[in-house]
Amino acid sequence: MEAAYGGFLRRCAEAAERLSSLFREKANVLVVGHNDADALSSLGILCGTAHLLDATYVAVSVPRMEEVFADESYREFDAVVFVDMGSGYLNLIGERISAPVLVLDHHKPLPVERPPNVFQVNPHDFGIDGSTMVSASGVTYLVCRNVTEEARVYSPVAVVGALGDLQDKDHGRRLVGLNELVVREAEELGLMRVEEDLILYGKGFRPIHEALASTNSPFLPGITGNEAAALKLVLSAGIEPRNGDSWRTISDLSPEEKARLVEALASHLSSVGAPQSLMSELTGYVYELTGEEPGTPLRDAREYATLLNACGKTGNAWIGISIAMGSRGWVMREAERVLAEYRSSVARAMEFAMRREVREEMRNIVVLKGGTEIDPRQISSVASILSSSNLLPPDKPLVALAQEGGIVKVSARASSALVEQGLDLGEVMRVAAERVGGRGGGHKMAAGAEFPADRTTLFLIEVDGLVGEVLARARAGKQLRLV
Ligand SMILES: [Mn+2]
Repeated sequence: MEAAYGGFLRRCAEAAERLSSLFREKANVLVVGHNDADALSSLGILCGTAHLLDATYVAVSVPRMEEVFADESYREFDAVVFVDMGSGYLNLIGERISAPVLVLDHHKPLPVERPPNVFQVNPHDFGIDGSTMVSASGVTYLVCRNVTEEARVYSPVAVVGALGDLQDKDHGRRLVGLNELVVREAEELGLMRVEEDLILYGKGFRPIHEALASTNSPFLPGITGNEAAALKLVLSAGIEPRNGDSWRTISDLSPEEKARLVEALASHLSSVGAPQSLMSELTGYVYELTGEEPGTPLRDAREYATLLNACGKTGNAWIGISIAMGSRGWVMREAERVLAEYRSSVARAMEFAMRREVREEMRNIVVLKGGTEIDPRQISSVASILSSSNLLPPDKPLVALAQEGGIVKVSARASSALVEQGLDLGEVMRVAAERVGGRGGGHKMAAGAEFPADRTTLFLIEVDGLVGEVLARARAGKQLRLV
C-alpha cells in the first residue's frame, strides 16, 4: 500500500527533516491551526511531537486565517507551521511571512506560484484526494512519525481527525486510502481495534435511549433530540433498558438484541418516510481506541472527534489540543464539561434550524437563515447535521448562514450525487465570496465563506447562479472550470 503513495510519503519525510532541524536548533516555532476536530488533532500531534523533542513552540487555534495577520506577533517567530490551513492562502502567506513556513494541509491548493520560503505537504499535489483519502491530522502524523518513532503513539489521533472531517464516506463508513494506512499502523501498535457495529453516539457510556437521542450523524428524524421517543423505541424492540439499578448501554446488548434494535429503528425510519440510505449509515466500521478508558468519549474515535470539535468551537481549543497531546485527569474533566455544554447549545441551534420558516428554497440552493440566533462557530455543525437529515431536497446544496457583528459566516454542504454531477462547493464559495468582497473555499462536498453582512442577498444570488450554471453544464455533459 505504501508504494502507491511513494511520492507523497517522500514529501512527508522531507518536511520531517525540516521540522526536526527546527526542533533540534530550538528555533522558536509558531504552530497555527484551524479550530475543528481535524485541526485540533493535527495541533495535538504536532505539539506532542515537539514536546517529545523538548522543542520550543507556541500553538494557536484560529477560526480564520486573517486572525493570524491581525497583529504583528507572528513576526517574532523563527518559523511558522500551518496545519489544516494554508494551502488556500499561499499568496498571502508568501507576502506576509519572511521566515520559513511549513504548510501541512489537505485543502485544495490555489493554482498559484509557490512562495520560495513555503514548503507545502498536500495530498492534492500527488493526485491524492484530500477530502476522502487523508485529512490534515493524517498528513501531520505521516510527517511527525518521521521526526521521531515515538510519535507513532499519535496514530489513533490521526484517525480521530479524519473522522472529524467526515472522511468515512466509503461503504460501511470505512476509512480508505492513506487514512487506512494510518488505521493499520494504529492497529499494529495495539492502540486501535476496528469492528463493524452500530454507530451511535455514546454507545459505550450512555443509556441506550440517550445514545439514540444524541445521535446527530446521521440525524434520525423523530429520535434525535427526543429521549422519550427513543425510550419508546427501545421498549418496542423488547429490550430491557435497565439492569437492576443502572441503565444498560448499547455495548451491553447481545448481538440478538442489537439486531432487534436495528430492526425497530429501520421500521420507525421507514414509517416517517426517511430514506433507506439512512440505515446504512447507522452500522459500519467503528474505530475503538483501545488505550483509552472504557466508558469515556475518547474510547470511540468519532466521539473523540466530537469532543475536540466542542472544545474548538467554544473558544476552548487549548483543552482539545492538550487532550490530543495526551493530557487526561482534570483537563479531561474540563473537556467533558465543555462537551456537555456544547451539545446542549447545538441542540438549541438545531431546534431553531428545524423551523420551516428559517429555511428558504431558491432555484438551485436551500438557504438556512441562522441570523444571530445561531452562533457562527456552530454553523458548520448545524449544516452537517441538517444535511444528514432527510428534511432537505437532495438535489440542492444547503447554504447555512449565521451572523456576528457585520460579518456573515457561511457553511455549505452538497450531496455526493451533486458532486458526481460536477459540483465543487469549495470553488463556488470561493468565487461567490470574492465577488462580494469576502473569502471562501473548502472541499467539494463541504465548504465555507465569510463576507460583509450587507452583501447577503447579493452573495446568495451569486451562489444560486453559480450552482445552477455548473449543474446545467455538467448535465449537458461538459466539464468546465469556473471563472
Ligand atoms: Mn481538515
